[in-house]
Amino acid sequence: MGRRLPCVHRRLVLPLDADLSPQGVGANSGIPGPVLRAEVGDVIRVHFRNMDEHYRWPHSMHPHGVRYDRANDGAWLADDPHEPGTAVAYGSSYTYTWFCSASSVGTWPYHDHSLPQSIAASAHDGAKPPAATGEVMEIGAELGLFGVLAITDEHTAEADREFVLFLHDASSFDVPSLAHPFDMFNGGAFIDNTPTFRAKSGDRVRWRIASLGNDFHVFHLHGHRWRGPAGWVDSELLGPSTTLTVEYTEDNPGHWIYHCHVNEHMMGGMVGRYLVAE
Ligand SMILES: [Cu+2]
Repeated sequence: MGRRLPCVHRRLVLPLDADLSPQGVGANSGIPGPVLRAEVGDVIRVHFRNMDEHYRWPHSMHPHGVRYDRANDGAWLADDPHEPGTAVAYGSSYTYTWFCSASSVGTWPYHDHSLPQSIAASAHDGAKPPAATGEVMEIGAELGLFGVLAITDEHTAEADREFVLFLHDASSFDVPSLAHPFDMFNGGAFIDNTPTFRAKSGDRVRWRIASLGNDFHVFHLHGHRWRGPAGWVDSELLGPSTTLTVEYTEDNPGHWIYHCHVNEHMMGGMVGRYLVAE
């Protein structure tokens, strides 16, 4: 049922044996992009190369949660269009330097924040009449150019399983090749196209969840509860660029689902499996 976005990244389901150490940078092979792990006091240096051979648009990388100056912000502004690192041309490279301070601990998104583009104006296959003519802000992120920063300190609990989950959407107005809008987890829509996460009883589980796009979502996990800001919860709200770090010790074996509890989003694809062994 699910369809893939025409994007410049390939799909990734974070492997369960992912290296959770600060040095454990994930593979640059999908949606979301590599998990960038660091500790407070670390300097993150990203050597970014634009290999968008499909659209050949400029792209950038803008982080949340870390400290940076304007030259390492990655956000393109119309009144400052030549700021380095905000519109890295196809085939070009740029190095971003970000600092992890005490207030950087947690889960954060990074994403393409370069200049607006129109897929319709860029279309070169002529297969379908364009449905969109306007330029779209952060279209690169809508197409999957985003990922998660995971920043830890000495108080961060150990985890046996860590799941990275991105909630995002793609509009058929912005992406004319889509027959209808999609609501996605990690670049996939509908059960078994979205990630199936696995754990076993006794595992210390951490979900690093982030959201981008135009919608507010409610992350709901069946059969489990965790500590929210005001007490125990089994559903929690997040909107564009906000994140959740969900932690618990697994004690409920079974075949569960996780989904967005906005019904239209679940019907649009935001549902996946969570399988817990004895
Ligand atoms: Cu939703």
